[in-house]
Amino acid sequence: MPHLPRLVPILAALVLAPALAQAHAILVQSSPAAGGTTAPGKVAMEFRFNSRIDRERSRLTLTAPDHSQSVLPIAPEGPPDILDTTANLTPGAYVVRWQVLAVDGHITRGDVPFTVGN
Ligand SMILES: [Cu+2]
Repeated sequence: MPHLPRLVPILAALVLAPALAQAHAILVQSSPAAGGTTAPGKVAMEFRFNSRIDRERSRLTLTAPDHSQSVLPIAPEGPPDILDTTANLTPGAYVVRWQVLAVDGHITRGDVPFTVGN
């Protein structure tokens, strides 16, 4: 590995940056993706944010094709910037509303609409 001494400060900056960030949590990736389609059955869902979040004070609410709403159980363990859940889904149009508390104390929310295909 060439120029290792020069890499060290860069790596240190990358490691320290999240601790210094004072950003609200923004959804950066999800599965299913917003506007995406997934297969029916037991669907594993994952929501990744740009910062650490307080999963105990965060919430995922599923709106089903019949417009009924349910709170999805968030997996208690996992990376600090990811919410994981699963649900048994039949074909139709769904929306997951995420509401998360970031480490800076601010709550943000948003919607991820997706379709379960046949
Ligand atoms: Cu904030």
